[in-house]
Parts: sequence; structure tokens; C-alpha cells
Amino acid sequence: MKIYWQDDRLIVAEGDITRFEGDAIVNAANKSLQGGGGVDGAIHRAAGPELLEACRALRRTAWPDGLPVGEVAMTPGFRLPVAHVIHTVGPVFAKSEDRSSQLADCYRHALRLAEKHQFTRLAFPAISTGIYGYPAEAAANIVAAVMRDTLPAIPDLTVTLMFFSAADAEIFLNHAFDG
Ligand code: AR6
Repeated sequence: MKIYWQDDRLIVAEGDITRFEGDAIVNAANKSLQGGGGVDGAIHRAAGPELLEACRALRRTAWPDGLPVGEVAMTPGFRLPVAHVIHTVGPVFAKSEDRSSQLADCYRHALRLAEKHQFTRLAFPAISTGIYGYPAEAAANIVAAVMRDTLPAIPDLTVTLMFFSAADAEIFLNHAFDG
């Protein structure tokens, strides 16, 4: 993990989120919670097959119709270096509709869950900016606003925004404080 920028409570880094050491990582999942490509696939591979079993159990119990966009659900981390995975479903980007509040909900709800469980170290991937097509510049603005509004009320939590490439980390830093 390479750190690009940090203040007291927010770290902007480049790296593989499956290697993150802390209380939890967030997974950019899909409604089915059955795994997929991108970071979801990487997290399932690193966590081992028990993660899919835990996700299936969530579908049978809490979320029979699938996890709605913007919601969160937690499982253990199994073989990951973190104890927990917070699964969320980002919006698919659409030019015709503003889905920024759905993307903000993913981050906000994950932060609230982390607070509830008294986590101190949490990492997010860049939700929706891969397969779901959300422009990284617009996402940066949304994510920065959520952090600015929410983190001060959770004083024990440090958040790492884990970008998969240096270029993605740079885009975040160049656009986070636009709005
Ligand atoms: N560590 C950190 N970031 C990663 C990693 C990793 N190991 N692997 C990819 N990324 P995506 P989405 C980055 O497509 O857009 C799945 O199939 C990647 O470069 O993983 O929310 C799900 O099941 C990008 O910047 O998630 C859904 O169907 C970011 O993670 C769908 O994709 C998010 O890209 C969700 O699409």
C-alpha cells in the first residue's frame, strides 16, 4: 500500500484492498451477493469459499430479494487480514439520471455500521467506478463530501480510500475538493 495523502482520519492510498489490515474492508458487490468480477471477485478469492456461503446465508435470511443499491450487509472476513467485510451495492452510472445520492448512501451506511461496531480502521474501494461505469471524477466529489460531513462525528475511525492504481488516486485528489 502506498499512501498519497493523509490527514488525521482520512488516508488516500494505492493498493490491493484484499491486503488491507484493519477491522473491515468494504466490498463493491452486486445485488445478488454471489460474487462477481473486479474488487468483488478479488475479495471472494482472497477470503475463500466461506465468504460465498456467508453471503448466501444473508440472502436466505436478511435479504431474500437481494441487497438494494446503497444498503450494506456485513460478513466475516474469513481468510482476509480483516475480521469483517461490509458489502454494499453501488449504482450503475446513468447519464439520464443523477444517482449521486445512491453512491453517497453506500459510503454513509458503511461508515455508520463501522461506528456501530466501534471499528477503528476501515478501507473502501472506489465503489461503482469500475464495471458500474461511474466517472471517477464525479465519484471523488461525492466521496469527499460524505467524508467531510460524516467522519467528524466518528472520532475513533480512520478511513482508507484504497485506489487500485496511482492514476485513480491522483484523479481522486485532483477532484475531491472541487465542489
Ligand atoms: N483492490 C482495490 N481496488 C480494486 C481491486 C482491488 N483488489 N480490484 C479492482 N479494484 P469494480 P463496481 C478497483 O468494477 O464498478 C463486480 O462484478 C477498480 O479498479 O470492482 O462497483 C460486482 O459483482 C475500480 O476502481 O466495482 C458488481 O457486479 C473499483 O475497484 C460490479 O462489479 C471498483 O470497480 C460492481 O462494479
